[in-house]
Amino acid sequence: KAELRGCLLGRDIIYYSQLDSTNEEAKRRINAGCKVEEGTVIVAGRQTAGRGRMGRKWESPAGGLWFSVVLSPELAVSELALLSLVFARAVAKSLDTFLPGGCQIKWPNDVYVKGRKLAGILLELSGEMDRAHYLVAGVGINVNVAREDLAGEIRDAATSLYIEAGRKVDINKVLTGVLKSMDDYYNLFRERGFSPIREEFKACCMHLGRKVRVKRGEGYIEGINEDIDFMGNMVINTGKEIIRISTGDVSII
Ligand code: BT5
Repeated sequence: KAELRGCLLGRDIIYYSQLDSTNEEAKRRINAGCKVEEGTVIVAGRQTAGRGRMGRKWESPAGGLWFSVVLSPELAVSELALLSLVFARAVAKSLDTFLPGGCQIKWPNDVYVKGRKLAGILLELSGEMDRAHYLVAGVGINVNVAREDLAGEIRDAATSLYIEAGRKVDINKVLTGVLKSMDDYYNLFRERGFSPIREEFKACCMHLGRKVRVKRGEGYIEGINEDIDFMGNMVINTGKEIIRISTGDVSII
């Protein structure tokens, strides 16, 4: 905890051995009208209904780090979208310290190691828009998760710090390290905007300069991912046109 002295994130850390979803618990507290201090963190030992983006399931066995941070940023909606990239960079930077070869980011906010997913981030808004609204930033990291603890469908597509580093890692160290990094980048973003973070994001973005396919509705777009722009959009050159996308699932082809 000493490491988090002076940080907004992690002022209060509430631990549960099991929850449906830490994002859900954060939203329940907010919607019940409880005064939730900005920076409060909700952690669960395991989740029974962990979720990803677009209603997808997030596997959350014991041994992983599953938490949500409650924030109330005074930012425009366009800037809120950028926070997802800001936190991806923050999480990746911190996880780099546990990995011999470092990690990469898959736009907008997944952390990968050698082509396998190590961590994911889910940002959700909560509260009524005309009243103070909250942002719940959910982070899921496979820390001490063995390959056999990962569900069949993701066993080959996912990895963990334990698998990559070849030894168990102190989960509290991971939590404090990631929170400290998220706090640093949150402050940097509010003080200096996205530009300095964008450069770092691009430097560890796994598909920049590569040929990608992005699902869009029923179809998909294919082209070279030429840039991540100042708004956090992914810029794709299809050969015929330049397309900027603000959301979607990317695969390298
Ligand atoms: C994400 O979604 O990557 C966001 C994950 C956020 C999880 C945290 S845990 C704490 C907080 N509370 C919650 O309920 N959620 C947040 P998305 O980009 O949609 O990726 C989902 C996909 O990742 C799934 O469809 C699977 O293919 C894959 N997946 C599921 N569980 C995984 C795991 N543990 N490790 C790696 N990949 C996984």
